[in-house]
Amino acid sequence: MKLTRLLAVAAILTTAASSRAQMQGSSFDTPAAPPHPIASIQDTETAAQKDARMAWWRQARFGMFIHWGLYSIPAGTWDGKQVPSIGEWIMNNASIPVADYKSLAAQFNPTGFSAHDIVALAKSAGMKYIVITAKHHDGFAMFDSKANPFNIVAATPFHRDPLRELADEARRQGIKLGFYYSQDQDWTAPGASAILRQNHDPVTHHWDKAQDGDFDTYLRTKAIPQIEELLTNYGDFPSVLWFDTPTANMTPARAAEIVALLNQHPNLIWNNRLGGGYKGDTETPEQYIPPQGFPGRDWESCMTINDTWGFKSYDTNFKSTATLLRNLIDIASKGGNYLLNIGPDSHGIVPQPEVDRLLAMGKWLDVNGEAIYGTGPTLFGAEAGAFSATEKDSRGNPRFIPAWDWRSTTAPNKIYIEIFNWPSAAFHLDKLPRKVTRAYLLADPAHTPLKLTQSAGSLDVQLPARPLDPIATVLVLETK
Ligand code: FHN
Repeated sequence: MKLTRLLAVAAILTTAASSRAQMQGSSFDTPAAPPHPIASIQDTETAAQKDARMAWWRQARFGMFIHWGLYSIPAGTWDGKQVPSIGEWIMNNASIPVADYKSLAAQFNPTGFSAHDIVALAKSAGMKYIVITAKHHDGFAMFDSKANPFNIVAATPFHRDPLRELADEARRQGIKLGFYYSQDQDWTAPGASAILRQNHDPVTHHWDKAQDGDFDTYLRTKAIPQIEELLTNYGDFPSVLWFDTPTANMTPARAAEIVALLNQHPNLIWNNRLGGGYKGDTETPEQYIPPQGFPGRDWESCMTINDTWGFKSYDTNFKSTATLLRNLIDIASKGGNYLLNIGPDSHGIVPQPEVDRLLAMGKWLDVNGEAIYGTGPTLFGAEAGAFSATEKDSRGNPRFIPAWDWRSTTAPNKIYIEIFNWPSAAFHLDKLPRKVTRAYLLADPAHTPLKLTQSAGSLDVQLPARPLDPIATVLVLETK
């Protein structure tokens, strides 16, 4: 297609894209932006092509996020003082000079890292994909980069490429692998953005002269070449490219330079945090579950297990397995994916409390995974909770008050009810849109039929006196 025609098509397509991009999401969602100069795959593919591209991801429902980098060495403490907030932001939060931070690389020798064990952990947890920080905001590449020497192979005594090892293992063990890349913020590269303590503004909050420079030079000499390396050096991976914290520096024209690369990888899935008005494939609510999901959009809630993404030695505020499983079920019932983070330490070891919780989740999924993977959202909705008539959230909108009795997911001929709060009498449903032919508990190996009473759209199912699982017992309703 001639360039002028391509630009005209792009302009038309991006008007629609910009309005869709205004949907609610995390604070880093792409805002409406002027038309962008290059159409992305989302703008040009057919609905059937998109369905095919997203198929594995929609089936997956549960993924592992890994935040791992040099920040795992200070692990939340600098100059003998605990630095508040998330561990991977320590350089910014403690205003650590570039040279001091870079010198951490000489100490980074995570010989406890085992790609085999991490992939096996993800598999045992029932996770279907992994997304690891290839480069976070500190600018340190956790991969073999010829584009920039501040990387794990060239600058550390470790000299190994964990992304390559993970890619090999992921392929061997049959799981998808994606890369997180901080395309805009880079606190050790001259000219790149640095957001003031997660305020999102200003974008040139520099605390060291070594950070001053030209954004385009950063983009063209580091970010774009490294993105190209990530896209071409790992065979059929990455399955996902996960961008983060776009600022005003990521103009439509600059983002388009990255999109030109992404367009060469027609199976790639990328999120809504590139910037420049590009909506990407996925909404990415962070640390929350949207009350009603994102109807019409693929979405993924990313969350921490404790209160940090990158390892902090003293953050022991781990969520319970019950909370994590409820989150997974809640998200699935609203049609989304759960990207749950782990933060390996400076030896490459995953903290045991994280391992324990993931394994427990996997045990539940071994029995009940049918009610999660590839399922559709609830046919009901009110079971998730309701907006308060009086209370407001931090944005001034009515506060959503979740209810935690049960959730529901669906398959073409099944309704799954994940029960958290076991009813003392029968389980009752009103306004059931399908006729139920049989009911049983998924954790009952015999699938013993339960007694049903149905009349005028309402249903009562007689349950045993006690749940089969202390966290969530799945009732299966076979339907016509
Ligand atoms: O600033 C980052 C943060 O460190 C972390 O990587 C999360 C994960 O989604 N994203 C950014 C904040 O939105």
